[in-house]
Amino acid sequence: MERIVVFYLVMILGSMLGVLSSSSWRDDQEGVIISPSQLKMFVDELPDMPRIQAFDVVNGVSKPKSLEIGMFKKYWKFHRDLPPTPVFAYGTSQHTATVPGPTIEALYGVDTYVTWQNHLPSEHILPWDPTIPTAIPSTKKGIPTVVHLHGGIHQSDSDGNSNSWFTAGFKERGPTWTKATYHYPNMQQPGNLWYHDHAMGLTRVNLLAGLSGAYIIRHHEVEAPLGLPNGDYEFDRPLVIFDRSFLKDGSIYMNSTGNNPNIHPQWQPEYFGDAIIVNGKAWPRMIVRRRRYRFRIINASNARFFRFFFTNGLDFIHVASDSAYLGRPVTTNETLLAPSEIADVVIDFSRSKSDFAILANNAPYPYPSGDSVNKANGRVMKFIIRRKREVDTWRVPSNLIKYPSPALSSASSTRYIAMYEYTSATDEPTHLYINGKSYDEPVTETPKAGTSEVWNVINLTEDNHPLHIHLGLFVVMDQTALVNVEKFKACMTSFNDAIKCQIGRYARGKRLEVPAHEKGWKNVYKMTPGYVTKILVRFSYIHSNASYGFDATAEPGYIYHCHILDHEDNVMMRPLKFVK
Ligand SMILES: *[C@@H]1O[C@H](CO)[C@@H](O)[C@H](O)[C@H]1NC(C)=O
Ligand SMILES: *[C@@H]1O[C@H](CO)[C@@H](O)[C@H](O)[C@H]1NC(C)=O
Ligand SMILES: *[C@@H]1O[C@H](CO)[C@@H](O)[C@H](O)[C@H]1NC(C)=O
Ligand SMILES: *[C@@H]1O[C@H](CO)[C@@H](O)[C@H](O)[C@H]1NC(C)=O
Ligand SMILES: CC(=O)N[C@H]1CO[C@H](CO)[C@@H](O)[C@@H]1O
Ligand SMILES: [Cu+2]
Repeated sequence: MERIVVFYLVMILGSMLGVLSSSSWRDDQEGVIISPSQLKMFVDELPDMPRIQAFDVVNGVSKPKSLEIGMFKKYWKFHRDLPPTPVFAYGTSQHTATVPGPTIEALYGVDTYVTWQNHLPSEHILPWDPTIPTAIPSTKKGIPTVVHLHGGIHQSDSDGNSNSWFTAGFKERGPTWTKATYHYPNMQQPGNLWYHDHAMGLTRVNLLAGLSGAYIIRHHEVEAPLGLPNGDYEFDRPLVIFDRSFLKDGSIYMNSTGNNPNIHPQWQPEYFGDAIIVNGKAWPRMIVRRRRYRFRIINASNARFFRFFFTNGLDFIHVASDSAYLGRPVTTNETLLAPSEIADVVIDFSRSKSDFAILANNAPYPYPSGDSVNKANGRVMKFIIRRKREVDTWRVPSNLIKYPSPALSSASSTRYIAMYEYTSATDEPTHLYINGKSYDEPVTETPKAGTSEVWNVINLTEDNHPLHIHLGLFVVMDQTALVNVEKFKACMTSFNDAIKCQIGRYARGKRLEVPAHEKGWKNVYKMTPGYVTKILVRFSYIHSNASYGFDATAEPGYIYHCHILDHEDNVMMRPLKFVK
């Protein structure tokens, strides 16, 4: 009964949309959104994306390598019962391109060069919105793209600045485009990175279309002694997780009507899909042996938070977060992951009392005050566990890798970073800014390479915003609730100046403890609404404390932003420029 009503509603909405829309991307679509209940769960095997070795080995010695990776339009099967879906995929050829893209395997200290090639057609497969600050080619043809290696420590001309976009064949290039081949020195601590599109105003749609993939930096000398599952592709696997909705014809569904259509015809503050996709398959399954596995879980959704847990009570043993190892492993029964956060966990299937384990999710969306999960988006994937016990060659040591954090007192400056959301007369969000400034306003964050800074991030909105800082890594010190929030907000709305508004008088409410598995070095963190989150940002290598081996002050500079992609695009993003 319930299902019929939902289906009927979807039909009505779908046909309304069909009538309302005039745009070419949906003329040929039925406008009928697939109900997740029409897709049987756990029928597709979990893929392991193709691995690309980002170094050469000559006479036993590892050498730098140059790669060419393209972006292609192709069709991708997200589920056994879903027609092939038009996607944009990364790969070394159209035939081998995948969603998510191949896993790039890099080695510590060995340079990787990647020429990212745009082979995309002239029209997008998803609706986008020209009224937000957007990369638009002068000919109106071609799809602007630019690749950011998230968590990477490299010069800013290889950072995928949003204005360094380019269309197919580099025919058109954004204002800060300088070169086609990006250089990743891989001189940083070993860990998990991911690459994804970052074009101005198009990040949310280009990622939705499929442009993201995992990148791992390995350092055998320091990792092998740990004894963790490492480098053996059977037991050490990335899980790239995102949510999508589909139309009956298989195409990705994204609402083409904005929440304030008179202001922004298409933009919506948060994209949520009802199907949970792991490594390119909706609710897949994986047959595992009764022993330890390591999963590097990357949350690549636009706006959905995941709070993972196992229905049979299996634990997560966290060994790293974002892009760095933790000092010690931390065992939890659930794991909250914001968009773009990474959990690097060992799961010991020998401890399972049952023959299967369902990885589930119970995070409300939007997080934390939105809707509860339903049967569909509350399930992620299924592990089918073989009965036979095995001798396990992997272990989890009691000490991992400790990267010392600098003393708070060594910070060379203190900044206040306020997050604002603006709404229309109908109380619908129209855009979001950091410090009340759009991206184009002159740079205000100008650190020196080699220093540390304290950033107090003030969330003046209803949502939890995952803040991501390019180049720097940070440690979350504490989160303190604001008291008399409305008074403080009123002051900030008028003056946009935390010191003038006497933040010290308001930031003295409840303190939230930072969970143990998030006490390590991070490059994204969840900024709790109504709280001031204090982070200590380090602008140098954390494993050696050495300064960068490149000129961090070079153009076009870096950025920092909210990693809810729909926010980042409109425009919760600011420049970050290093000075001498
Ligand atoms: C698309 O967004 C518009 C504006 O927020 C909304 O009225 C409509 O219900 C949405 N369509 C669907 C199918 O969710
Ligand atoms: C994934 O990241 C998005 C965007 O930062 C966030 O909204 C979402 O909650 C995250 N999901 C999980 C499962 O962590
Ligand atoms: C995890 O443990 C906490 C604290 O014991 C408990 O409140 C929570 O419900 C548990 N979560 C799950 C998914 O079992
Ligand atoms: C790292 O270097 C900075 C400046 O060179 C110094 O102030 C700091 O004490 C060093 N930190 C560690 C943990 O060695
Ligand atoms: C959910 C929540 O607590 N939101 C708060 C975020 O911060 C602003 C201003 O500080 C408050 O007005 C919200 O209530
Ligand atoms: Cu945000």
